[in-house]
Amino acid sequence: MTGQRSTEPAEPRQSRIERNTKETRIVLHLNLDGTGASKIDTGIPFFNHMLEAWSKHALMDLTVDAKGDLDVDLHHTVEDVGICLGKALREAVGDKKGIVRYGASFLPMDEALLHAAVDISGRPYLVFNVPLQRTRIANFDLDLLKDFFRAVTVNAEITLHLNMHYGENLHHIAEATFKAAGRALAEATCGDAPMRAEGPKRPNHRPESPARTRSEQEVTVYALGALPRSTQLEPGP
Ligand SMILES: [Mn+2]
Repeated sequence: MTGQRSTEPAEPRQSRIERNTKETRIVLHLNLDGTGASKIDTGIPFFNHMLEAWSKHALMDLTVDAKGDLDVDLHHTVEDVGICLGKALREAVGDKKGIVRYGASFLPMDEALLHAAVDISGRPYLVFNVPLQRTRIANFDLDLLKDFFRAVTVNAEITLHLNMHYGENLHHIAEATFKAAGRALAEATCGDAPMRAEGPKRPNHRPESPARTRSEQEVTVYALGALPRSTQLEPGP
């Protein structure tokens, strides 16, 4: 199957989250079917840089306007942006019909290698094996990254596994974590039918609308590829 599909829904999957508390005031907009464009202002330059990397590699448009109590510390702002991003993902994904659901990405960045695996499962679970305890970049305490990804995971209701295989440079490790998570989510939120017909690949396919049934998809897959010779029964004597 090649070329433009005519069955894409007219409306992209989008959400807008506004959250105001004593500590933070946040407005976040997410478009799952975007191009990776972002406009991020959290008041924390390093965190802006990470969210821009996530958006670009998730092929999702993201705008964040967060005003937090940075004079206390960065914790409330980072965690609350995570809550809003998780809620936005949950809302934009909707009923999960017609999406791949699973996604994974190995992401190298110079000497660092990170892996992200995601299931849009409805069951929040974070595995975070990225050893960044008690380390800082500029004024950003890297402990906060685990809090951020926990907030995303719980509020998006997804299973997310983030594993560092190796790495030394803290900036590379942190950035590769965001990029890997973004790419895994891009794959997991793709439309299921084109992925099954064409094999895993990057384009940000939207789900079919209306979603085809599983049996119809399987018919298509079989129709596209003949069974290998070895699985065909020879006529008996
Ligand atoms: Mn960087």
